Amino acid sequence: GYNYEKYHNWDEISAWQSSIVAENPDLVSLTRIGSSYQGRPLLLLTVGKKSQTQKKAFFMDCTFHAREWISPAFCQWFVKEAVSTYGSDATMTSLLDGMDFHILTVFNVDGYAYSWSNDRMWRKTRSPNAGTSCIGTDPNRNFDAGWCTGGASSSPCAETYCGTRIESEVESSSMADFIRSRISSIKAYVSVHSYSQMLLFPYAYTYALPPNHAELQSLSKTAVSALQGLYNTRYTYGSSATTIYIASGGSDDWAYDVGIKYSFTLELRDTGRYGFLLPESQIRPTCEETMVAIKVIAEYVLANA
Ligand code: 0X9
Ligand code: ZN
Ligand code: ZN
Repeated sequence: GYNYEKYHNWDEISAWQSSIVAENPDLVSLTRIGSSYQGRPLLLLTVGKKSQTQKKAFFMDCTFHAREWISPAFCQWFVKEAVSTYGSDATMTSLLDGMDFHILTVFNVDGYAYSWSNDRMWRKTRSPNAGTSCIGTDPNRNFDAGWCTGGASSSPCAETYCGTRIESEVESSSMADFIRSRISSIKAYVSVHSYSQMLLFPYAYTYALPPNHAELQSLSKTAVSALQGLYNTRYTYGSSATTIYIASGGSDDWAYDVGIKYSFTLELRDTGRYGFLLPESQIRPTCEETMVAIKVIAEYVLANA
């Protein structure tokens, strides 16, 4: 079977997505929400029990930033755990009965392929920029949330380049179009990054706090303490601006501002010993503890959104 404790390249992940659908047709479906700049498909797995009535939905993306390899490993782990524990784990069963999980395992598919073939530390997309040989835009500076103000660069050579305009990257506009088209059902948004062991929520583009700040703070506290219960991994949590840094154009802030009141960014292991080069031996513990946090958030959203 598929080895979830190894990192996989895009071709392997792409084949895995088809297999998991073929093996679980009653629980999983595959939608192509667009194509990357270089023409690779942007593939969304939807996991949930089919229902006659309109279900709530939970949107989770992985691999905004190419070098954050633990991120797609987690999206794959989540889908594997969902299909393999539905019907036996009471929490997962009620989650999948009540909600659809839209999982975008590799958002930045061109960057991810490039991080395997050419540059392990690549971050941005792979679209060219006029007037320079510098390639790529930071997709997490490319959304309509204080776009290209603080913590983003208008220089195409910068790692935090915001792009020529809001949603200049086709990966950004494809994801945003999908979310806009399902906005009445999507109640939660989680973007999975690494590293630094943080659970972040809006805002990053301003120090202002959103209306349900206290609720996000208390839900985050519950989620990180449940996560810590497994292997004693310590997470910090709070609004992005006060917990990590000011940054504009993030997808989490955009999702919040279009009405998804439970919007988070997870920064997975570690805190810098290995950083982006997290050893494969840590895939299992990282994914198991992250599952705990996601299930806490999803249960809360299912009950309260
Ligand atoms: O800066 C980012 O995009 C994220 N950190 S990373 O090291 N993975 O690049 C943090 C994102 C937090 N949310 C926003 N900045 N909106
Ligand atoms: Zn990132
Ligand atoms: Zn497990």
